[in-house]
Parts: sequence; structure tokens; C-alpha cells
Amino acid sequence: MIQVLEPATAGVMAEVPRAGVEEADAAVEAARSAFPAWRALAPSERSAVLRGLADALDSHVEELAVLEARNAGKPIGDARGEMGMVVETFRYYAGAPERLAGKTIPVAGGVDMTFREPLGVVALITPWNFPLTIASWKVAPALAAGNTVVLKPAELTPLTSIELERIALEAGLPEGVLNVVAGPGSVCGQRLVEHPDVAKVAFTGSTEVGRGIAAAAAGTIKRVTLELGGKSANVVFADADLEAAAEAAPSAVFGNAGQDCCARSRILVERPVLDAFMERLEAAVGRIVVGDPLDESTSMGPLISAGHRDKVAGYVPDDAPVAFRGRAPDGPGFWFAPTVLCPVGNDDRPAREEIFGPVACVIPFDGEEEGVRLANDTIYGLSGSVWTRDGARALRVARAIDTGVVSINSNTSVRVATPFGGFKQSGLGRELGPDALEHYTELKNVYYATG
Ligand code: TAP
Repeated sequence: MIQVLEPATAGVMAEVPRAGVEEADAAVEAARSAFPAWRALAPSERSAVLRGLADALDSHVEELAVLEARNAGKPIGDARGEMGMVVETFRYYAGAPERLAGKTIPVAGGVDMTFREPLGVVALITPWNFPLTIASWKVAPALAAGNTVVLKPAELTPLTSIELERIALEAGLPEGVLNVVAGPGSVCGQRLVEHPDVAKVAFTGSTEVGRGIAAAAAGTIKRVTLELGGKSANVVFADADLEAAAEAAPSAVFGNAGQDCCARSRILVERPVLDAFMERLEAAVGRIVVGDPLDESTSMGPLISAGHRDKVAGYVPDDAPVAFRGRAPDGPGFWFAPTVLCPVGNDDRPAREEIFGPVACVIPFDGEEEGVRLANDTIYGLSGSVWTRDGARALRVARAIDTGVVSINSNTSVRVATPFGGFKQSGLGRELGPDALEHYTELKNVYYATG
């Protein structure tokens, strides 16, 4: 059995059966058997089933939010917002089956047309930081495109994914179309990646595991999409609205206790406004309430595990340049106070590695050229922000930063209708928006001779 912990108390909140190779194989077999009928369903019928699932999830938002808040240690307000996005994601892709259109291409002697065909069984491997949200980004487009699914949530946070399977069955999703297996990545996940009947793996997690998945998938030439780590830059120019930039910076790096691949954990500040920015940032960090995820006034919860807290603490040794810290409860629970390091050099370890915790590095810079160079001086390229009142500069810098998502005068990265994914070692492919569907289909070309 897997003992599922509640990070705020370190207590066991549930036990679930631990899936291994056998269970992974059985789930793939169930998905393989269900594929022909699911694929053959008329697009309008597949749409109707997915709309029904979205409605069913909508009616369970509060209980799913409480489950996610407790199991992932996130503030209940955030968890509600995430569950709202889950519903929205299923609604958005419920419209997709009837819009998976091909093209007709003018050629000699006949008619040439393209079709978007489903891949078959797809394995979806998800992390613990946004468990059901990230699952929905994969499950909804995969099902809409006519695939059947095996979903493997992280062992630390399997509960809402297990609930998703239950709710989906109740809502009328045919048996075998969505199968959830909760088991260790190195056993259950690895088997899915190597399984000859799995056509594609969509993974979100660490760059290191992503690399291994890409290599293992090569054995059977599986399609692979990867959403991996980040070390995003939040570039604040001297002409920015400093109040707004400083007010937004904490949620961009301390949101979800910093356990966010989009975290703008490198705050690049143009030197002339460094002191003014730091003063405002300190005030904003002082307003963060770290505490019980189920308390409505909480804005930051605990870290996911004791091991992860130790890893994060390793980035803040005694001689670290701590500018200021927020407050956090004492144990039990895996607490870590929001921490701002300044000044940090872009080559320093906390600025190079994904800490995945509430530790911000403030890096001073001089001028636009240096700002862009530092923003790009990383192996990652997932998100980023530019704060300036100069519209031309905003667009110039947004285009120059090698990253999948850039926000101007904002720190948001994710919207259901727009593409999300990384440049460089932050990943392969895109999730969300219309582009995600391409990654769950093969393009078929049919030529019909008319001569
Ligand atoms: P990972 O180890 O990458 O885990 C992500 C998912 O992959 C989990 O479901 C995991 O299963 C599974 N997995 C692990 N090894 C696998 C394998 N060999 N084959 C197939 N699946 C496998 O991330 P983590 O350990 O949770 O966190 C480590 C670090 O990853 C974090 O500190 C952070 O830097 C980064 N991270 C990034 C993200 C995003 S959104 N980019 C999310 C989470 C973590 P189990 O966990 O059940 O073993």
C-alpha cells in the first residue's frame, strides 16, 4: 500500500494500493481493449461524454479542492482555482472532437486529404505539484482526440486522480477509456514508458527524469511530450511600475510554495531601482501568510515532503546572502519560510538550479542587453516576465527571451486556450490550447485518384 501523507501535519491521510508492473500491464490492456469503440464513437458523441464529465467534475469542485489542498499542501483558495481550471479544461476540449479537421490539398489526378487520427493508448505521467490540474491538461485533449489513457499520478499525490477516474465512470465514460495506476515512477512509470502497446508518453516532472523517459521511449519510437523544469526570469526594468512589479513578484515565486515549474525564481532588477524594488518586495513578502492549507486566510502552505524541504534548505546555507525571510509555522509539517536572496550572481548555484521551493534570487543587472543575456543564460526556457512602461522594449525583450511563455507586466503563464511548454531543456511539445491536440494525433494523408 502507498501511505499518502498530508504535508501540513506529516500524518497519513489515506492508503491506496501500490501499482507495479502487473497493474501497469493490466491498465494498458484495458485501454487497448477500449480503444476501438472509443475511437469509433461519432465526434458529437465523444463531445457529449466529455461535456458530461466536465459537468460532473464541476459538481465535485469543493470536495476535490479540499482533497488537493490537504494532499498537496496548497491553500484552499488556490486549490479551488485549480479545480475550476480542471473543469474549464475538460469543457474546452469537449469541443475539440468536431474541430479536428484535416485539409484538402490540390494535387494532380485526384483529391488529397489529411486526417488527424488518434494514436491509441497514451500514458500520462504527472507530478505532485499540481496533481489534477496537470492531469487534466493531458487527459482532456488525449480523450478528445480519440485515444484511451493510462494515467500515472505521482505517488505522493494520487488522490484526486483516483477520484477523477471514479467521477468519469459515473459520468458515463466507458470502462477502460481512462485507467489510473498509482505506483512508483521507477517501476510502474518505467513500465508504461517501455510498454510496446503504449503509443505515446506525456510527462511532466523533473528534467532529469524527462531525459530518462525520452531515452527509454526511443526503444519503441514512442511519441513523447515533456514538460520539465524551469528557472524563469522576472525582468524588472527601471522604468517599470515598481509597485505593481513588487506586488506581483512574491506570488510568481512563492505561489504553490515555489513548487512550480513556472516560478520566476530569478528576479532580475535593473540596478538604479534595486533598493526601491527590494523595499517594496520586503513589504509584500511580509504579507504572505504561511499556514494551514484549509484556513481561508493562508496564502502559502508547506512543502510536499520532509525530503524535499531538506533539499530546498540545502540552497540556503548559513552563509547565503539572505536579504529577508517571511514567517512559517514550526513543525509538524514540512514548513519553509519564503526566503529572498540578494545579491545573487547568475552563476551562483541557487540561480542555476531549479530549487522548486520558496527561495527567490534577486540578480541586479545594467541595461537591456545584460538583462536579456542573463535571462537567457540558463539551460531552461519555460516562462518569464518583463516589467517596463516602454511598449517597444517590452515586445523587443519578450521576443529575445528564449522561453515558451513570456508575460508583459504580469506574472501569469497558463491559460486553457493558449499554448504552454518549454524551449531548451524545459521540454518538448506544447500543452493546452489548440496546439496540444497535434501531440495526441497522427497526421494521415489520403490520396483518392479521380482519373
Ligand atoms: P519526478 O521524479 O520527475 O516525478 C514526476 C513523475 O514521474 C512522478 O509521477 C514520478 O513517479 C514519475 N517518475 C519518476 N521516475 C520515473 C521513471 N523512471 N519512469 C517513469 N516515470 C517516472 O519529480 P519529483 O521527484 O516529484 O520531483 C523532483 C524534482 O523535479 C523537483 O524538485 C523539481 O525540481 C522537479 N519537478 C518539476 C515539476 C514540473 S511541473 N516541471 C513537477 C514536479 C517536480 P513517483 O513520484 O510516483 O515515483
